[in-house]
Amino acid sequence: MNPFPDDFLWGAATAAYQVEGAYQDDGKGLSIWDLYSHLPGATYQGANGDRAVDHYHRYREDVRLMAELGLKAYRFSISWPRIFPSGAGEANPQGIRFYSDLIDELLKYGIVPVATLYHWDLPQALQDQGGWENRALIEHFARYAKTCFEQFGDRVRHWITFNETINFIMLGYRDGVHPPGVRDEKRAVEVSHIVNLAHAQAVLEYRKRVREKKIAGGMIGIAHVLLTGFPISESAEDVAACEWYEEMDFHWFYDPSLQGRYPPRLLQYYQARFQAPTVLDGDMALLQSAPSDFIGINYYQSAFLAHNPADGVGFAAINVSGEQGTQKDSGIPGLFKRVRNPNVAYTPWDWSIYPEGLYAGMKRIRERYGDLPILITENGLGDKDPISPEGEILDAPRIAYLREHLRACQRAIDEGIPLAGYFVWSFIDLLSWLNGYQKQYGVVYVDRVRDLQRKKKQSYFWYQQLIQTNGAAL
Ligand code: BGP
Repeated sequence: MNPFPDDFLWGAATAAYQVEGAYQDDGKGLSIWDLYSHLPGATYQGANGDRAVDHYHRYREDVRLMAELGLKAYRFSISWPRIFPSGAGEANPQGIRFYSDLIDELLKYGIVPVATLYHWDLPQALQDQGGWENRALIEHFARYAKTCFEQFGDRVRHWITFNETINFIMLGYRDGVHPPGVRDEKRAVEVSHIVNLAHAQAVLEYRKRVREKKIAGGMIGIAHVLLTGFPISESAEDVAACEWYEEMDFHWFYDPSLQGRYPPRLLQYYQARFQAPTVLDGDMALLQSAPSDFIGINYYQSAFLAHNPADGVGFAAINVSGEQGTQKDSGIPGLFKRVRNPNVAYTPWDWSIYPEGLYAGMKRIRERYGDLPILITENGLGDKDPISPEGEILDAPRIAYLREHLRACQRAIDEGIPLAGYFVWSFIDLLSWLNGYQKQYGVVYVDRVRDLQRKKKQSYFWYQQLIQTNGAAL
């Protein structure tokens, strides 16, 4: 039996900074990534998104390839500094026009546009005012969101406020490897609360406009990382370590946007350790007033957890920008550490390949948050794809990866999990934030030697066939 519903959203995803390029064109302001990626040693061989894959100028060709692929939906992100070059002030009509044209082009082929408001490219002008540590950002974000709803909400019915709050917050403020390069866990905890408030405020702005019939109704939610945790052994210590991990990396980020609260044990832990986050009167009421319409999940891998003694390894051991993976043990001393599972395969970047974790993660999400629709907003394999002498891009490992993960989806749907769509990361080869262009994810290849020519990979044809049969060919 083929359980994929008839209206299943077979999709693919990208994000503005990773594909657009044109970083100074048509009035765009600079983002924190435009500056950070130019700092010596910040990214693999200094790779940046100045030109990326030039999607800004080639979006028509790219959308044609999406249409031929048979995509039902395309997830992209809007670059905030294209819309508000200095974060505030007047909106930039040329930035608005680009996204408006992109949306029209998608609709021309019947492809559902799924828009993410924040995929990490904060206007540098707002970073200069304190970035996400400044509560004024809540209002700035709400204004930007409102502008997008008013400009595009007649045509976009699927909205994602933030992409992966855990990553830009923890990598940016705790581990110091994303902008703004801060290493201070207390500040990371403070930022997480402010970002949650910004998310809630944007949701309210959306609902208000729908209520006032200024825009057509749709769905608004958030895309979180799902990095399902499993204890490496059945020992009580490893099981307890896994519970702490789930609290810190999963519940801390999901609960506020889905339940309007923080997990009590971890809140207590942060309050005792840092007297953070600073929760003001009205904050929790705001979080509670803005439930999401769906849960977006980005799943790549699972984590295997072990007990970590109080003088054990810390999170700073993470190394994400190597030629290939060099992920060492990392963790929170006294609580947990992530370890390698010898029984599981890993990608060249040391990411575990574990489709079971996608299935188990969706089940845990349903247990905790109920029957909200789920969209898998990202799933894919980062690899170095060989090229045959005839010029064919050989990405059979990607096909195997996608197939196994889609089988996990099939199983979940079979068991009644309301999975409404699946987005391959990524539609096209693009910039991997810290790993440059050598870590490929696309079902479409980009020839970086021959002027960014596009070429279909084996996985493109495989996915095309799968969509055509609504998943029956899996
Ligand atoms: C997610 C991001 C994406 C994408 C992906 C792959 O965390 O939302 O933007 O980059 O991970 O990660 P990486 O490029 O580091 O391999």
